[in-house]
Amino acid sequence: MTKISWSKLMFSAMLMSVMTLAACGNDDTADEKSTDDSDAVTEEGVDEGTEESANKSAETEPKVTEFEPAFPEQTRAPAIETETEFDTEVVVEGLGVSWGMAEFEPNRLLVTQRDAAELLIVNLEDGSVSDPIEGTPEVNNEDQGGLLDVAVAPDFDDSQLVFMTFSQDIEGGTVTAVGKGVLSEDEASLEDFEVIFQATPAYEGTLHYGGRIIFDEEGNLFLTTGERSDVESRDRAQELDAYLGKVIHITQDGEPVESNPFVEDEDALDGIYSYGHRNIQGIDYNPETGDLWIVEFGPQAGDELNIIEPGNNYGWPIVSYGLEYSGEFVNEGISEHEAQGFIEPRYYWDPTSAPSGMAFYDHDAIPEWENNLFVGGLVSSYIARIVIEGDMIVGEERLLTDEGERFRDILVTEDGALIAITDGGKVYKLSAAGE
Ligand SMILES: [Ca+2]
Repeated sequence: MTKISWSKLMFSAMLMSVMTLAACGNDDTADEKSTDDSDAVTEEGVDEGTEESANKSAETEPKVTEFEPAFPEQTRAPAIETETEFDTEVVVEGLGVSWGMAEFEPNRLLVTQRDAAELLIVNLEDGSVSDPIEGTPEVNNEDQGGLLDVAVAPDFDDSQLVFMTFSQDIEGGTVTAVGKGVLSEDEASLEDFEVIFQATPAYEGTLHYGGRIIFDEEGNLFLTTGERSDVESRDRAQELDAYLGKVIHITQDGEPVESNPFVEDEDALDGIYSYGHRNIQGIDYNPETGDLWIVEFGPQAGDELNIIEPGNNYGWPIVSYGLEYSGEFVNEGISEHEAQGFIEPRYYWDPTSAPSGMAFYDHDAIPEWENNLFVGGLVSSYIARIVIEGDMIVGEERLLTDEGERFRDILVTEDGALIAITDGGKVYKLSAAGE
């Protein structure tokens, strides 16, 4: 064998091994993925903190804080993957920032347009969109303001009552307001619209309105608010003489519910149900426990999933698992809630998810999803599927990550379809394959 042919052979051998290595790399990736499918992550795996175990978390980006969770299941849950085949369909596109929705008849949704302050009817079966419904309120639509959430009264079939939240200009600044009106028979207008509640005090700002509403079993409303974002307003989340940074519990006439926790406290506002919140953008009942769950924005990281109990204090802005946008600590930089006398979040995101509207999947159309929680992500541009056992988060999956959409609200239809609306003006429908 000549020298030349030797080197040729060596080159071929090297090329072969490089190719083999590349192929192995691909296989490793595939293996990692299949490992990710497994629900079973040993405690050892979580505690190790190696790169390998980090890959088993749904969150693949590094943490932005050095805070440690109060319990292992509180953040970065193991990655899971839906095994059931489901269809993803864009039913409508070309809308504006679509903030809230309600299914008022099977497969027919009321959908709010935040910036244009419009209320539309979207038909999920044919993708048609109505003209804007007349009679919606005047809003302040700067920044995060506008027409926000919509809900229909539990007796809507008889009353045609529609409830909406919006940011309103009043003396002294803006507030989160709740109003109601009657949908006309021809569905063209809201009649006798009136404001029933304003989350005072007004504040000169256009951020952190909260704004989600949901009915309880008695037909009363829970309203979520925000603390209006600024350092000078955020302490109001801790103060019981302000409706900022609260869960509020009111009747359909906007009066405090009599059983509210601070009704007997003369220094506290009677409508307050819970406090110490930053900016609550999602609310729903856990169908397994009947508990009320919310998601709220953290600053940089520290977005929280909380179970709401009357009278509880959730700690903002005294404690947080997040940092200021500048990277500095929030107040003293304390993350532990319970040790400071506050309620620990059941789960938090680090880095930021910016969790928006959410819904529990209280249906069996996709049995694998039954009682899972779905949360729309804004900054994160995914829908988080959260698997819960008792009050513990045991798995997280990220859906529609390739769509590049900011998912603003989630709803489960009576048929068991999962609907998501986006800032990019799309309506997504996820349903069991072939249906
Ligand atoms: Ca908190």
